[in-house]
Parts: sequence; C-alpha cells; structure tokens
Amino acid sequence: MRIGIVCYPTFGGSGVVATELGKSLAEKGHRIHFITYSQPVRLDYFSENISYHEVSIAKYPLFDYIPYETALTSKLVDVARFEGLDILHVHYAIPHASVAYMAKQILASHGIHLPVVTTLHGTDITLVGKDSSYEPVVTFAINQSDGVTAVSDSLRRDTYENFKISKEIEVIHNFIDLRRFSKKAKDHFRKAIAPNGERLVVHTSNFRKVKRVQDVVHVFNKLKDKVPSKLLLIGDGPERHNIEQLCRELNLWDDIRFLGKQEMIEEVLSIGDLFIMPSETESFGLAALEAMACQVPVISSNSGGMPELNVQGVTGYMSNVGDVDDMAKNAVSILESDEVLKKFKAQALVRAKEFDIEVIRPRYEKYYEKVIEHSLSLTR
Ligand code: GMT
Repeated sequence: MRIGIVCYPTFGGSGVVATELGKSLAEKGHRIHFITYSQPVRLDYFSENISYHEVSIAKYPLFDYIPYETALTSKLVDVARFEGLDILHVHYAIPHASVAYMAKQILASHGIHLPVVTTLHGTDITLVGKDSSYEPVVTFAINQSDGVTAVSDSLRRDTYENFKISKEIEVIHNFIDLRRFSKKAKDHFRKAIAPNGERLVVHTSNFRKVKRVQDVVHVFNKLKDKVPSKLLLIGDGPERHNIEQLCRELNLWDDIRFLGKQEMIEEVLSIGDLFIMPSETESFGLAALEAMACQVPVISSNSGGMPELNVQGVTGYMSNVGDVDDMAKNAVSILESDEVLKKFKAQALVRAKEFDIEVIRPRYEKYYEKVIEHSLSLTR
C-alpha cells in the first residue's frame, strides 16, 4: 500500500507511535510518506520505502497566526496526487483530522478518492479536544473519517462520552519494537549514577501539568528514606522549572538528575529499577510500556488506559491519582527485596511482549484494507 502519515514530529507519544508504525510498515514493503513540518524525531534511518515531505509555510506580515492547516492541506493534496496514496493515516485529531477532511474534499474535486483513518491518542480527546474552542470541528472531522482508531478502550469510551460520534471506533493499542526496546548492558552508566548500589527510579515525560511530575518527586522523597535510591528525570517541558524548585526545597538535589530530552531512551531505561507515571490522565502510557520492555516495573496512577497496560501486583502497582503515600508504599514493596524486584522485572517484560509491534502492526494493515474496501464500495 502507499500510505500517507501525518503526525506531530516531536518526542510526544502520538508522533512516536506514528513514526514507529510507519517504519514497521515500510519494512513490510509498504511505501510510506510522512507529511509534517519537520523530520519526525524517531525517523532516524534511511529506508528506500520511506519518504519525508516537509510542509513549507509561506509567511506574510499580515499573519499573526501562521495558517499551518492550509499549508498542510495543500501538501497533502500534492502528495496524494503525485504519489498516488491509497490511504491517509492522521495521528492526533487536532488539527489533523479536519485537515485530512479538507484535503479529501479537494482531491474529490479532482476525481481522486482518498480514504482517511484518524487515530485518537489521548489529550486530543480528554483534554484539548473537548474544549468548546475545538469541539465542533473535532466531532465533525472524526465523523467524516473513513476509519477511526483509539489507542485504548478507555479512550474509546471517553470519545463516545465527550463527543457525538456516529462512527465505530476500533481499539488498536499502542505497541513496542522489542528489537530496540530491550535491556542493554549499561552497567558503567549505572555505577556512575548509583555508586553505592542505590536503586534507580526513572520518569520520562514532556513535563506538562497532566503528568504530575511533582508526585514523582514526592514519591521518591518518601521512598528514599526506606530504600536508598536515585531518581532520573528525563524529558523537558513547561513544569520543569517548578520541579527543579521543588527538588531544592525538599533538599533532594544530590539524589536527582535531570537528563533532559534523550534520544536513546532505551539505554537509560536499561539501568532503571522502577518507573513512575502518576499522570492525571493517560490514554495508554506508551512511556510505561517502553520501560516495561526494558524490564522496569511501573508505579502508576489508575487513570484512563493505565489498567489496560499495568497489571496490579504483577507488572507494578496502580494508585488513585495524587495518592503519593500509596505509590511510595508500593514502590518500597517492590524495591526493598532483590528477589521481589527480579520477579517484577521479569513480569514487566512478559507483559510488554503482548504489545509487540509484530502483533499490533498487522492489525493496522488489516484495518487499512477494510477501510479502503468499504470506502471504495460507497463510491461505486
Ligand atoms: O502524553 C502526552 O502529552 C503526549 C501525547 C501525544 O499525543 O503525543 O500522548 C498521548 O498519546 C500516547 C500515544 O498514543 C499515549 O500513550 C499517551 O498516554 C497519551 N497521553 C495522554 O493521554 C496524556
């Protein structure tokens, strides 16, 4: 198939899923066209089946706001016409679903039929999308998509609750490439960070409010009194300054390292003993799956789709949002014994394997085929 993929090219989960899916589809012989405003961060190698089309935006002094949607629509029309796309897969509803609808209409005026699949990722529904400033467009664009997928049952439910959706939403969970995400021998790195054999606790996120990074710090503060530990905070974002302040106030500076954005995240995860994801809401929690694939058990909140990934008492533990005492208690119970920790690590990996890209990618391929066939039958 010739597949167009639109996504945010950043470190965010939706962009990672879109890029990894495209790479995997390309390996299977599909022709993949990424269309976005900069090269996706995970698009880090060359493949004869992958093309990247950059959306160039003509600036003009009149524009206080750059009309990115218009430029993206034009690029989509151009790529679909000249590359002969069979299907367009857009990730994250805002603004990609409505842009895809517009492109589809323009192509139709040229006699070209382009089926569109929209994948909902989380905050496009649970946080931003339902705001009245976006809701009518999001509802319309989802209903106009030829196919709609959500990354968890929880997100599917949230979408039906928050929007008037007439379309059937297919759940296709997030996935992991176990060839890349596996435990690597990085003992020298571990010794440098934890020279006295301390446990290593890890958190990765975009440091937005929804991630509740302050809870990570509070859990760590309680944990380290019981089990000697160090904390690695990976990523960057708007809350980082506040979190740094909190670490200073709690006198934790010597035990916490801020590593910033990391491309080889699997190398850092490889030395981790515990991953903390206390998010206010999380449609799936891809970062937790990446940790589990590297044999790191997870302490998380029980919000959104987390229960679809983290198995209570098996791959880690879940607590109510904000219950840092419970999270700390659970963290201690995993980390205080070598034996228990070893068991949780092994179980985390077993669970991660259920989300292997080799299991999930064929579901997207089948779904594309179904959508193409159904949408073509409607044009006949
Ligand atoms: O978590 C973020 O802020 C990034 C966001 C995104 O869309 O880039 O992640 C969402 O999509 C990921 C991939 O499907 C999911 O694993 C995350 O759980 C989801 N984030 C939230 O729901 C907060």
